[in-house]
Amino acid sequence: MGNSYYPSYGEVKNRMEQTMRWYGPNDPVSLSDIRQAGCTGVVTALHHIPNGEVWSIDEIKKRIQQVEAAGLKWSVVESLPVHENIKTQSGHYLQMIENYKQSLIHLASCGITIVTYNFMPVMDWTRTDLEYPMPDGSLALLYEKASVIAFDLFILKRKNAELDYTPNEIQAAKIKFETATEEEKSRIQKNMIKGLPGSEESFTMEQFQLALDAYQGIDAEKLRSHLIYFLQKVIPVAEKAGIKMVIHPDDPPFAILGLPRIVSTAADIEALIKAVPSLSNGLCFCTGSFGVRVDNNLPEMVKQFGDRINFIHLRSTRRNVQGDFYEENHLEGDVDMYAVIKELVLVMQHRGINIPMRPDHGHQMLDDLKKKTYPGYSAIGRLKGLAELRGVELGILRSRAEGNN
Ligand code: DNO
Repeated sequence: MGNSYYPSYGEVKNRMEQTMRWYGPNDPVSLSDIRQAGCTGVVTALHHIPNGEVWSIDEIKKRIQQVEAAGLKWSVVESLPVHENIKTQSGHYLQMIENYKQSLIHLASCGITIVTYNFMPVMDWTRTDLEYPMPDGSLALLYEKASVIAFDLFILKRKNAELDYTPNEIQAAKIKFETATEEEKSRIQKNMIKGLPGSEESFTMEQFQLALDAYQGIDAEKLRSHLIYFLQKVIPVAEKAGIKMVIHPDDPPFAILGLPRIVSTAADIEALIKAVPSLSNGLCFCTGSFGVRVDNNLPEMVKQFGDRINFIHLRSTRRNVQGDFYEENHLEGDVDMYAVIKELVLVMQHRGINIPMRPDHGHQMLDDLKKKTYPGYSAIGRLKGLAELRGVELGILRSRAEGNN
């Protein structure tokens, strides 16, 4: 193909739309920073509206204006939160489902058509250490199983918790707890109950216990039936309004603290699609969440669910045999990012669309080490991830255009 013209990355069709998450006007990373990183869109939510209430057209429009004034587009909602009452089917959950539908109608009337949510009980994404040092001096996020078990057994003291663990795991947790300083113990506790950025809930220990109690008698099958009920009510409204709902997988993708989790594997996704086949019932393909499990084959999952992936989170983790994992550089670790992006390119070419993608998390590094940042959401680490990811994508696109597969 030698001299023939190949468009620059920005002009290429059917590629990932570059976005970053923006937490709103208080986010230390500004819209201008996001634009300079090469993004055309942002992913944001109306975090100030209490969970369960309707997002009014006025509030949605205000946010659109802020984003557009910076030369960007509000590409994806992350998240329109699902209230705990809907997950447990208690309290005013029917009214909350009505409110949810109303928010979707409002968003669609403002031209926003991709809406992320999750169905994780009580806790959204969970890590035990937010400043895990990498050999190069940058800081990463870590999930350490022994810390979670130590919290469960010795801080929370959950009834019958020991039945969920092996003797070796209990022993490791005991050592962890006995050797931890008071400061470390309270850091673990805080990380477990306070909620990381974007989490919809934050608890005191008493509230946390009550939130867990609400799941007594709710096993995985029951929780799945609650999710399917929610989808049966909401997806027809989304479909009519032209909205793609995208469920975010469980992070980490397994049960913790005895709470069931039901969006962790390909089989979990299949069950949701089987129950509610509409294409508005879609998936946020988060490689950092699915990738923690050895039994999730990510490129295969992209192939399998290609027609439902309407939002992409790209991130890699590295796991060990103890069941811990930390967040790696975007192109290293257990996720075969090249293979995943290659499959995503095929999906986008096949569907003739650009799917919004955000580099999910990044290391705290360089100048950001001196700043107060949202864990996982500092500017420079995400900028680095985004730059690497779009380079991989351009390489794949160009190579294909030149006749290689
Ligand atoms: C963490 C995020 C999650 C995600 C929600 C979606 O970094 O990926 O908080 O936004 O689970 O509802």
